[in-house]
Amino acid sequence: MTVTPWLAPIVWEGTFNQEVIDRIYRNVNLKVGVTVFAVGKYIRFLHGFLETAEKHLLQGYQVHYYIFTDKPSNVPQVELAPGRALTVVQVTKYARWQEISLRRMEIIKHTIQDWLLQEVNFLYCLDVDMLFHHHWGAEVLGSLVAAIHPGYYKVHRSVFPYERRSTSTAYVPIDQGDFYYAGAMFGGYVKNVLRLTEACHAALLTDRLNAIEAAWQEESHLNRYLLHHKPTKVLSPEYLWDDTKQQPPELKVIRFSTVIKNNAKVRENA
Ligand code: UD2
Repeated sequence: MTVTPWLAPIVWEGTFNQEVIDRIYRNVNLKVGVTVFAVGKYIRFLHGFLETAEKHLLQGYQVHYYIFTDKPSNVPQVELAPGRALTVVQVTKYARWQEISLRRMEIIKHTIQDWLLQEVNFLYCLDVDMLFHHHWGAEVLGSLVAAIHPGYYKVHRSVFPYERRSTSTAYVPIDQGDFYYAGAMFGGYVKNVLRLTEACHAALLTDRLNAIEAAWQEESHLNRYLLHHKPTKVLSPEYLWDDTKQQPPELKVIRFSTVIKNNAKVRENA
């Protein structure tokens, strides 16, 4: 598929002309923010993330990394290209890995409200246990952007791991849903990312009051939100792959992929 039923493009190799896109965006002085959480043992992934991002992520554009960590002094030194910047923000390390992951919505929301609305035009929120392998450029820019989860792009929606308990605010009925989107990447205009994080944070709080945690924490809430707020651009699994899977023939290129990790070693309380 190269277009969604609501006519948003699905970005694959061969569906865009990089030269044309760069000609449009390079002249408009864009600032793109990238949020990355590296809390607890996940700090070990930050060096590879940043080093490969400097080779492949929005090359030639002004990118500002916002690194959220409980250990600011352990943030590695990585040489940044001209026009690129990095800010470290100290955050609390929660005891459960699920809590660390889902709290990102709340922290990103506050950070946007406090300063990012003034600092960047676009904001992309990415997982840290990932490496860039290939061009991940301005073709990803859009009003509201999500990526199809690499594990679920070929299966029927009835098997998507949406939250299926109707008592959760992340509930998606069995006969609904367009794609299963990955929690490891969402982005778009900073004001749209603010709306998304506000809605997901409010939903997470309601679930907490009702003593329920959605099946895949903030990823479940993201999927519920995107069911009713359709992305204007969808990234194919080229843009978010998983190293535990072999490269299938339909994937001409892998641009950004999770590193294989030992969950028991890096996650809190795993
Ligand atoms: C899936 C999703 C992830 C998130 C999670 C929710 C994909 C490919 N991955 O990944 O986005 O929705 O499920 O449960 O869609 N983190 C820390 N320290 C920790 C734990 C997490 O910094 O101790 C941060 C870090 O940026 C990490 C992210 O949270 O990349 C997600 O955690 P994960 O990678 O362990 O979650 P995972 O791989 O199950």
